[in-house]
Amino acid sequence: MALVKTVATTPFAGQKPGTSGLRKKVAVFVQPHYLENFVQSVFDSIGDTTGKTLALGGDGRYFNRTAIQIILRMAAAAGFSRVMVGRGGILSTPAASCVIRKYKTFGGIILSASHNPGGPNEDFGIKYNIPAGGPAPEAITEAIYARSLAIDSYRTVESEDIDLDRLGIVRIGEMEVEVFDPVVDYADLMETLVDFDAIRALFASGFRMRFDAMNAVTGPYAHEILERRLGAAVGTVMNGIPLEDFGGGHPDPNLVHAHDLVAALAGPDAPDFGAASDGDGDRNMILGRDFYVTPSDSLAVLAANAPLCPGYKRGLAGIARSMPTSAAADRVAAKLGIPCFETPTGWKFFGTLLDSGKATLCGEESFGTGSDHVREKDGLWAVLMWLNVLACRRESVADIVTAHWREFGRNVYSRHDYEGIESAAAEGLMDRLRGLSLAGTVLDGRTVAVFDDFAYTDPVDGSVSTKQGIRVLFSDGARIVYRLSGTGTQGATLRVYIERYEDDPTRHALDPQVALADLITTARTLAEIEARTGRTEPTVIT
Ligand code: VG1
Ligand code: CO
Repeated sequence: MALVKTVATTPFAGQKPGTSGLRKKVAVFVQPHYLENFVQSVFDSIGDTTGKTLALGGDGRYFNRTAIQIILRMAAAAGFSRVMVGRGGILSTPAASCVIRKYKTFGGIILSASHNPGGPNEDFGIKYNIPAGGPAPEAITEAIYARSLAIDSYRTVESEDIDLDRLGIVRIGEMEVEVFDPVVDYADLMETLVDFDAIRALFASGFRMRFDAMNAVTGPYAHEILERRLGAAVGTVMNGIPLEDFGGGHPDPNLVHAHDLVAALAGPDAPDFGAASDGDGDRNMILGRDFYVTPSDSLAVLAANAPLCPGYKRGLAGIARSMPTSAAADRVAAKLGIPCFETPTGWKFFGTLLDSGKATLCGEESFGTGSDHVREKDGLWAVLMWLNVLACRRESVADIVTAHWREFGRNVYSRHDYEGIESAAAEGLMDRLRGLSLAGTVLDGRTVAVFDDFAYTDPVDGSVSTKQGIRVLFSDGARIVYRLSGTGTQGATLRVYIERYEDDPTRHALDPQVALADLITTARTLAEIEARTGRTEPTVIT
């Protein structure tokens, strides 16, 4: 029996989980006791941990391995009887959710700062997922935060580091640590949802794709599933080896950061299909040859075509999307006669809808799509769903999306991010907006029908979340939404979401920046963006 040590500590300010866990610079996490305080606060907030099993893994970024060893010792001291760790300490976020559900663990700890850069000078992150497999709901994250403000000691054991690269079972005191291959369970789950035979036949017919793993966690999963199980050409997966600093890039699958993939998909000789995923494998970007699918449209297209995929052939119970996500999915839901739920930003808000069977597919405009197969968004799953649809329809990505717009109309959409602005300026901008009273006024020719700060009452458990984004809803269906990011680690990021419905097919091909130009001007003027932040243009447009 390893000796349990109690270590005296004092609270750190600011251990408050954001949109998806606690994210800070590595320099913050490596301070003595910082990680330990947070982990102990988690263990103290989730009930009796004695004799339970924990899933543990991360996106492989710098400090991942060290953090895993620290958490293993603390789990032993907390009385867990078993911890399941992905080989090398690596688990994609959706694979962690899969493992928690499949082996019915007492939740899991996921180490990730997702799409944020990694390395000694960059970001690290940690979150707890509940036994259902999803991110802890706000009631738990608030309890963790409250505990972190009162903590005066944590418990650990004396023991050597374990070898994270050797599969099998070792012990820390009485606790078993099982190092397992994280790819197999996940790939097996995918085989139950999408038609691997149909996709194999698609690749055999000469269909070509590129998958950009962005030097992040999905490389090994993509190699196994796309190249080995589905027969895609060797070399389909690019940047497929996980690196601690993601090769120095932002592992964020959008047109700016996945530029190599975007370049590879341009021109007449380009592959038929392109996709990328983020640092922890829960995001996806979908591209056709010379064609970009916005995440909001991707959700709508997958919802409309889901019955082509074996796991969804009985249809969908409902669709859920985060509030800033475009209403394209709502139109599909209306046509199918199923409900569409509008939740605050962050996957944790989909959990109750998925658990209760009210929603089958979920999505966010931030390159997140998923279903009730796990309780996280799932990048490779979305790619496989698209491949299944392409295999059945044998049309190009561009043709599928433009046909979708002809049928449903197009929700022309764009998100403008102003990254790294001064926190005080960002708060001031939001506070001023909140103080306005705009309902009934006319802005640049459009009448404001609703002006509010989005609040959400969970239809399953009744919990209420307020201040989830300022909405300007116009009477013609157009809208502007303002939010501050809850995942950044430096200054503040202002996100402005702009949307307008277009039912005229002759205007569907217009560049969204052109089609939305007047609303974009309204959005900038209304929020006094230039005067308050000094920025004339956003940092990233998606
Ligand atoms: C962003 C996105 C949000 C997403 C979150 C986590 O949050 O906007 O939709 O759920 O990242 O994604 P924010 O608060 O910065 O806007 V990731 O792939 O962590 O895991
Ligand atoms: Co992510």
